[in-house]
Amino acid sequence: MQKILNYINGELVEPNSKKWIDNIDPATGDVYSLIPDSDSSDIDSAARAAKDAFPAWANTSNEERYRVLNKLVELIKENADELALAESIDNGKPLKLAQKVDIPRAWQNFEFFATGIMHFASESHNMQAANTINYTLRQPIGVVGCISPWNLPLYLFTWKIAPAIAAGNCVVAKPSEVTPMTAYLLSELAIKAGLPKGVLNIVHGLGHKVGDSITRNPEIKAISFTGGTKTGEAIASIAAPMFKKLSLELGGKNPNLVFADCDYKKALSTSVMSSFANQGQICLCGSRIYIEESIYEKFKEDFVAKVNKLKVGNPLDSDSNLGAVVSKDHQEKVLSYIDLAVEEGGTILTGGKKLELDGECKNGYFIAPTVIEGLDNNCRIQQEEIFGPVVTLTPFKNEEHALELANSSQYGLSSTIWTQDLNRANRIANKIDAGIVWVNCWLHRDLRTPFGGVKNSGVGREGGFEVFKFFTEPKNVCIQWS
Ligand code: TXE
Repeated sequence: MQKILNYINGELVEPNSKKWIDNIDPATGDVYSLIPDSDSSDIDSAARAAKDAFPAWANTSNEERYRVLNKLVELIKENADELALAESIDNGKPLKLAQKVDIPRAWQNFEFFATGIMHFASESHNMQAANTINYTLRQPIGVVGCISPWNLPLYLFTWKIAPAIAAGNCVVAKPSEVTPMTAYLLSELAIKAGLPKGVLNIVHGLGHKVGDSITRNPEIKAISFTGGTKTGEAIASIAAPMFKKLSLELGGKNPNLVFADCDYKKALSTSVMSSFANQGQICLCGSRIYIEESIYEKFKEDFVAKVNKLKVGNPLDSDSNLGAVVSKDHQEKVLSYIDLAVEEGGTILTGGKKLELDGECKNGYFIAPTVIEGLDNNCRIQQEEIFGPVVTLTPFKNEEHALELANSSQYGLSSTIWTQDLNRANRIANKIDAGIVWVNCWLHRDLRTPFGGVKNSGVGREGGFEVFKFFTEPKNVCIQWS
């Protein structure tokens, strides 16, 4: 049975506890590898290694950091097939999705931030009359913590560690214990790339033990976290009194507004994707679909017809549109929400149940893509993040009504607007509670743009120079000359 190892101080090592956690393939329900059951002592070793490595790494030139990180780009590309297969088996997502999205985005993250650090500069402010010049230094923080979730494992793991390292920090990172495999494979590539020991440390294990230890460790001065809002709250409650910098990318319950004047064909097909990609396990999925009442019945009929054509199957089969959800616990959580939807008065238009496949996937965790209508906008199904293949359809009367429905949420991560009226698109984009607004598209990502949400979707922004500002400390130096 393969044992995943921690990566501490440049070495692949077992957890101090010598204890292991079963790693399950969600498409088969089988245990297929073992995960280190690490604890605070492993985090202490990782934080010490990072602290020891920091002075030298902080003093490397941006060009040197570019070169080392770019080697990782090449190694991820060379090993893309192995990484995609590992991601699909670990997460349950279709292999073709891992090949097309997850792994390319992993090397793009390294490429983007390796080149970005060559252009990241800081400002100066000239006090002409006083013969004084101010310049701003942007210095790396030191040892930083990166904690990532299970939905886009390597994609979101590298989205954090690449800018942190490029900016000159040393990292103690924790991938989700639900999907640790590709982070482990990345540590092997980091060794091959010649990343100096201690610059990146990856410690596997349970969130309330290893993640919590990262948050509490006094050597770790900033935490970049992506995951559930509740967990974000727990991290903030510990880190805030320690005055650690915090970047929290949390849950979402994103509205998808479909106006009658939309490009109907594109709105329909993209809405199927934004509803069920990655089994609906993307924080950017548009799980609340609001449709202008004049086209509601037609859209509902066409949407359900398209959803019924989606194939839920073995993630390794090229014709599977949806694979397994990530774990048995998560399958039960999503199914419980579907039961609740019926209790709250919803009508299930399609799906609404777990699927039992035959063959090797007979014990896998599959759920039929589910579409529900007839729910009050304030009910739990419309308010809580389900994070599975479940969407709701709700009609709206007009623009004001659409905005009111969209904004009646504790979340504010992303939103999608389908209309050909650019005045309306800009009016709504201006007023909607969201950090990201897509108009006539979904999930188009320019890595230079600020990424993150408002309200309970988190604090801070990732992406572009925003994340370099997070992973550096600005220092103003003011010099007067005679
Ligand atoms: O997140 P968790 P999970 C949402 C979605 C999902 C929910 C839970 O609603 O159902 O979060 O998903 C570590 N201190 N999103 O289980 O539990 C944990 O080990 C420190 C939205 O992935 O928050 C893992 O590495 N760390 C999100 C990471 O935190 C802790 C994407 C995330 O785990 C910890 C994924 C603790 N006390 C889920 N407890 C998005 N916005 O993209 C756990 N962890």
